[in-house]
Formats: sequence, structure tokens, C-alpha cells
Amino acid sequence: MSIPVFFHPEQLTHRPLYEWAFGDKLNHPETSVRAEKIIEAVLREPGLFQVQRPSSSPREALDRIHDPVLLRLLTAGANQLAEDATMHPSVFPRGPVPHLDPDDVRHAGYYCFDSGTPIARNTLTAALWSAACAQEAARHLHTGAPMSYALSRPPGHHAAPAAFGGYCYFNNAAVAAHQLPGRVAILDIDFHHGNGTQDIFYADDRVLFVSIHGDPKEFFPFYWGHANERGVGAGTGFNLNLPLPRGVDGQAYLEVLEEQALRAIRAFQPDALVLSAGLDTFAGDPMGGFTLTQLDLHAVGVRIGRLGLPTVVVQEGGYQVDELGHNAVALLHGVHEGLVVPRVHAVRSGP
Ligand code: Q9C
Ligand code: ZN
Repeated sequence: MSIPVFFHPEQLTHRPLYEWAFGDKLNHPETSVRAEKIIEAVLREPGLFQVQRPSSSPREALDRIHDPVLLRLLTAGANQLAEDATMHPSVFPRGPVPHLDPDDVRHAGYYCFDSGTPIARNTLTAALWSAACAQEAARHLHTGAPMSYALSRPPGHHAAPAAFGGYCYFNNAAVAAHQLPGRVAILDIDFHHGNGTQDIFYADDRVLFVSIHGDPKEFFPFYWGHANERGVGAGTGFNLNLPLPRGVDGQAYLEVLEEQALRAIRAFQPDALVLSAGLDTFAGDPMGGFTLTQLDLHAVGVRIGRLGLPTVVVQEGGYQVDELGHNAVALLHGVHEGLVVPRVHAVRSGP
């Protein structure tokens, strides 16, 4: 069994150069090199991974998930910005404003919740292909395949119905979940809480959202991700946040994964799994605060694979570019092993 990998080279044309973070100008961590590293690693194993380009448009799915103003705004960016120009939102009005024009990229701040997510001319195209990867990876499960991988970049789990942020523009995991019939569990293992995904499915009892992440008291996105956010209305009880303190290692992480996250997913009895696969839990990650090793990431994959659910893996964060390709492959190997390699039971043979 080979693992289909969805990726389009146009995703590389989104090139944010820097971000403003707490008063500092930083080289932007969400670089196109991230995707290049993952593709390189995947291509080293042509027997296991099969890379293909997505071909369908995700617009219909995006219309259901996002306020159409988001698409209009990024379209304005594509049409209005010069080739070398970048719009960094820096005014973020709250509530009604007397003048608002989603066809003017200078109003991007109204649809944005942080200062780290710039818009350039190619952002729309790259974000559309990123969402298309998630859409086609999810549709691929309809063929009966046990798993697929969307090399989505830019990432998606911070993107809310009417607000982009956290390096995310469209919510790729939500696009994947919308392609899957029946009950769907989304497990978000990015270091940061998936506030956008939580928001999209907060009132929904068809989709269970479970997230393990750095405690928002200390880490981005700060306003969401606490344990008492459990869902609303019919969705009450279908949102599970598992915030963890700085410094958590592989052993502690695996325990929370098994005893809390996977236990809740098993109890939900889903028909399919969307894995929001951030790799910023890795020890060397510049954005994360956990200390997982590459072996731990593999073990995380194995445990998740053992759920035995059709699984679409959607790439989210992960910023230690030197190890990013290897880490992605380690996680994917794990999921694959957990899904398809039969567990060895200690069978006592007769006398
Ligand atoms: N602008 C993902 O891993 N840091 N996003 C912002 C203040 C944001 C990470 C600092 C980190 C977002 C998909
Ligand atoms: Zn992250």
C-alpha cells in the first residue's frame, strides 16, 4: 500500500518575509522551504509515497466554511498588490465600523486576528492549492485507502470562519472534514491550539474536535484553547482541549494522547479521522515549548494509526526546517504502521 501525498508547486509562491511578534521584526517562520523539505524527504521513498497534484477547486467547500469576505479580501490582495509588496495588517477594529470594504486589501485587519499573517499577491493562489490538497486527500479515502497526506502549506488550523491569522488563511482541516461522510473526529497535534477549527465546529455534534497544545495562558493563540471550552448547543461535549505546560516530553505527551485524546475519539466512534499534523511539538522547534524527539513523533503516529480509522493527515505547523522533512516522514510512517501492520500479541504456544 502506498501513501498518496497531495502537493502543488504553486503553494511555494506564498513567501512571507517577516512578521511582527511582540515588537520584534522576525524572519517569517512559515517559509516555502518547509514544504520543500517535506517533499524532498517524501521523494526519497518512492516505494511508499506517491506525490500527486490536486486538480479540483476547493471554492465550494470554502464557501461553506468561511465568510465569503475572506476570499474577496485575498482576491483583492492578488489584484491590488505589486509583485514585491506585502500587506501586514496592523489595525484590527472590533465591532461595526462606519466604513468597511472587503475588496480593499488595506481593510485586511478587520478580517485578521494577529500581526504575523501578511498578504501578498500570491497568497490567494497558494492558500487555494493548500486547501485543494486537503480536499483531495480526504476524497481519496472514498477509494477505500486507509490513509492520505495533504502537504498543505500555508497551514490552516488558526483560520476561523471570518478571520485569518497564525500564518493560516483557509482552514484546510475543515475542508477535509467536509469531504468525509458520517461522524468525523479531528485530532489536532500542532503545538498551538487550533482555534479556527474549534470555532468552525463548536456547535457541531457530527465533528468531534480534540486538541493537545501548549497552554494558551502562555502560548499563541492566547484567547482560546482552555480546558473549559467544551462546545455549545448541540456541539456541547464535542470539543476537547488538552492544554499542557511548557517542557512536556514524549512520555508525558504520549500518555495524554492515549489516555485522554484517543480515548475520547474511540468513545465518539467516528467513521474517519482528520489529523491536523503540526510538527512544532519537536524539541528543536523555534515556536514550540515541548521536547518530543523524532522517535516520539513516530510513536505518536503509531498510536493514532491504531485507532484503525480512515485517516487524512493534513500538514499544519513545524518550523525546525532542518528536521522537518524527517519528522513529517517519521509521523507518517507511524500512522501507516499503526494502521496496517498487525499488532503482535504475546501468544503462548502449547507444550
Ligand atoms: N504575531 C502554526 O503553527 N506567532 N501557527 C505569532 C505574534 C504565531 C503558529 C506571534 C504562531 C502561529 C500553524
Ligand atoms: Zn503551530
